[in-house]
Amino acid sequence: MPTDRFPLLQGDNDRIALIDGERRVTYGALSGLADRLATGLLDGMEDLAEERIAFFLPASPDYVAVMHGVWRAGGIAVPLNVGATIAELDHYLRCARVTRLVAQAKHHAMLGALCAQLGIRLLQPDELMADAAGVLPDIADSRRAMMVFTSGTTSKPKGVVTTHGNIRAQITVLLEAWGWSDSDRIPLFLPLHHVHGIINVLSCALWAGATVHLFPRFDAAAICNNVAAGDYSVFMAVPTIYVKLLDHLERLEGAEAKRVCDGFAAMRLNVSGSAACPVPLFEQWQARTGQILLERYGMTEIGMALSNPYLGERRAGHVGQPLPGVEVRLYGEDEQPITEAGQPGEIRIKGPNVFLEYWDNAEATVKSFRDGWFCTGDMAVVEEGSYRIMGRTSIDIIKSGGYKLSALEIEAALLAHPAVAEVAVIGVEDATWGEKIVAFVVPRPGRKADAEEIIDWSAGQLSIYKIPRLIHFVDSLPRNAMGKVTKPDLKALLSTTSA
Ligand code: MLC
Ligand code: AMP
Repeated sequence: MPTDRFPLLQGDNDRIALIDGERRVTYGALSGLADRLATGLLDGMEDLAEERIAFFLPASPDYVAVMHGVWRAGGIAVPLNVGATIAELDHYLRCARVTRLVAQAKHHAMLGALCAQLGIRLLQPDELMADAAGVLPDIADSRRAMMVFTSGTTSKPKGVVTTHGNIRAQITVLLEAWGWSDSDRIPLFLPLHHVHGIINVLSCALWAGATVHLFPRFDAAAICNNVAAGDYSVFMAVPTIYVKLLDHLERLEGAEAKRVCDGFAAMRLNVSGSAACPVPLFEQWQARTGQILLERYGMTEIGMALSNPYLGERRAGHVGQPLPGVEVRLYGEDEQPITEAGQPGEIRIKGPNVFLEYWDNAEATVKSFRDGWFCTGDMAVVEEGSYRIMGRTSIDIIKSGGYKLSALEIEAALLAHPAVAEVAVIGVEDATWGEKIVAFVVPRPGRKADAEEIIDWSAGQLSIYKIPRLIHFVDSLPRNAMGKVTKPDLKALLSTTSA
């Protein structure tokens, strides 16, 4: 029997919800922490009325208690990237108009000056924990619940706002489609500022009453040890992680590698998503572990939309069919729905899973919908009843390690370097990362430009996964008659120079 009036945490009181190192947290304890945190956040108020509460917390019981505490108190939860630079955090906190930021004591020194400058109260989870749970508000499904920052075709990341109803729809569709139950055990090593980690792993597991094993980051050796011990029933990751796991298996001694492969083979489900899973990777994973990866397609704005079947044929290189309740259509360049099989078009989505708005950006929200359909910017084709993703409509969007990146954001950061006069950034195919970031730089006259120095410098501006891996110095950038950089020419240039 569920013990909680909040369906988001549905395990029996004494079941283990979270494993964090040596610590085990039951559903009863977790729900109690969330209630006390909500009470502390309210501090006598009836309802947070969609106040934006940001949190800069690693995967931990504190993260979950704060997230659920904010939801229960009627706030908007703004989970932040714990690897973000101060410049990135400045944008997130300003854009969301955050009023309180929750972080562990060890991060207060790093965050203090920024919070003081922005007039934000910096707090620790413990400080917010009331001694006992108080009365909490009733929250309608239509209320805003979460804001996740996502990169797009604009320079700065936008805040994607989902309601309680959106989150409920995104979770429940997966519980049914992928057969979640309270006997599931899943490792969580994905970042907790994106929907793959937040919705597909953490929230689905907690709604199902399952157990989540928290890792501070992806660590192939530690995760494989537990896999070999038979600790997990479900595994979810981005393609880069499956590549890294195969590399790790290659380095293990035979008997140990077999134990890990047997551990994967014994699971009921291995899922890949957030970026295209190349067919050779799908085949290598099956050959090594016996697991047929279930590939699915999703996006911050919509949760998951397309999925190969849990029961039934999972086709390599394909993302399957629309999930129940999610309407999917392909649209041609003439803005008409594609009716003929085999014709490519842009994926557009309708359904209760689709987000409410980009925060404080009505213009971008309006632009991203046509006739009520959300335009994903991804191209696909239907082949024998299964969708295949063909790429994106914008060359300025890069997927690297499962992260969606904006070339424009990286260019804007690099332009601040004193030796950079002009810059263009592209994603280049890469076997491990999906795409690798490459920057073409026109140096400022009279300034000494050094690739390594620019890369090191950008680490102070951008999260590790947004840093260019390669810098090419050029005399000028190829441009069309309108003066716009022709990025396909840069890709071509790279393939001729590296051939
Ligand atoms: C890091 N490195 C990179 C890189 N990121 N190199 C090239 N390209 C990148 N993108 C380098 C670092 O500089 C470092 O180099 C080394 O790799 C290790 O860095 P790390 O940060 O420790 O890497 P690692 O932990 O192994 O990270 C890899 C990863 C991570 C795959 C675990 O990228 C990750 O968690 N990705 C998941 C992102 C995600 O959840 N996306 C979902 C978005 S939601 P050196 O030289 O110092 O060793 C979404 C919707 C949906 O997409 O459908 O799900
Ligand atoms: P994000 O904005 O980080 O949520 O990333 C969403 C994007 O990831 C989508 O718009 C797609 O471009 C990409 N994506 C997600 N899943 C897949 C997949 N299975 N195959 C190809 N691309 C994917």
